[in-house]
Amino acid sequence: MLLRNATIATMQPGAPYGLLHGAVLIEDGLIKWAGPEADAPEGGEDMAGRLITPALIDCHTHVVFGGNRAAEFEMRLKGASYEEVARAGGGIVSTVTATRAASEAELLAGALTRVDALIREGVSAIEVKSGYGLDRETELKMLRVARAIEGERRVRVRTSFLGAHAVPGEYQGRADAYIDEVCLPALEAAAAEGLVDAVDGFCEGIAFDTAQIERVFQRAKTLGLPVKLHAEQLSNIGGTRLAAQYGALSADHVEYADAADAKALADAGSVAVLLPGAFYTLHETQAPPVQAFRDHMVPLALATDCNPGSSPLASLLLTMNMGCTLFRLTPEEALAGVTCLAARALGLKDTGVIEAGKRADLAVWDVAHPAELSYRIGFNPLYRRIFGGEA
Ligand code: DI6
Ligand code: FE
Repeated sequence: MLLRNATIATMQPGAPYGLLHGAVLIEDGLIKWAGPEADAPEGGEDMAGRLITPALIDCHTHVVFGGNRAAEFEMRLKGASYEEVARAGGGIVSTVTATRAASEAELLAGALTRVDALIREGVSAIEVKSGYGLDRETELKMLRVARAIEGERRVRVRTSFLGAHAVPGEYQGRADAYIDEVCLPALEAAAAEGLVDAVDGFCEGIAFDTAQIERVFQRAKTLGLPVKLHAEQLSNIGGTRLAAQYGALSADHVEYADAADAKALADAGSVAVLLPGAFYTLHETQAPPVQAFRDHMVPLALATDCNPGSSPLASLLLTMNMGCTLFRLTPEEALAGVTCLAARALGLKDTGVIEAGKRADLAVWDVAHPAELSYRIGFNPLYRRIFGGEA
């Protein structure tokens, strides 16, 4: 396959967006060559100046879950507090109840509606977390469903075990016992089944402290699995530095991170994953320290955090717009955040840039310039998605 007469955002270092005008040659599912029109072989398909980018990557999602939280959304808008919602059976507990009750087929069907929305916007790879089971059986069920997505759709899935997401009702006030009796054994079992690509946690006052998360990270290390963390979302309790200490792939949310956290991430080579959908939904006012991340050259990724509570968002294009408008990212940072740097946050070395030898995961857009992808709201200019060299 040869695509010619295109504007190509290679996302390689050098020119902004690694921009060039020319052609991409695809062979055996890989990018064989990308370069200026004059050097291109004969033939091929005229792209009429359309934009080609790496296919998009959503590096933080919770797309597998049961039920939804629309009733809680209504309650909160009528003035109910988070505690009142929880007492009425809402909040994360309601998602855990619905997820435990759902069959694998039901969970898969629900997840596919969200995955399809992402694919329609040119997404080729997604990360999917467990964390709404909070018992061994349901955590494994969620991860099996996440793996099953790859059998149903042409998309790559990377799984994260998020057993340390919340303390379930039956362990209320006994978080340490939950880690010992449920989370760590479930992680062992899931890893033994080959269901885990990375290990995640929620390090927060309302979830788990750094000592508890560290026990999970130690087990991950024993199992040879990389770690990542929901860190500094609502307060600063040291999760980002803990993640850096364990060489995390990424620290995610990080609204309350500071300059020392930024330095720790930079030294560890970890990515900061920004999640503007949760910031927006929770009416958060503390924006992540983007300038400190830039000063320390921390790679910045952007993701939907698609989940039923804090970020019911299944659009990576809207996420890019929110990253720019809410967090003042540049459109170039936003595109890097959903391509090359999202790949890095997932430890995927074979995708996310347009370069000879990488997988031919590409998106062709009906726009002239890459900034247009972040600029519009509620507008999907995808012309064609190419996954592993196939349209
Ligand atoms: N941070 C979040 O914003 C979500 N999980 C997390 O660790 C919230 C998940 C939910 O409310 O269902
Ligand atoms: Fe999340």
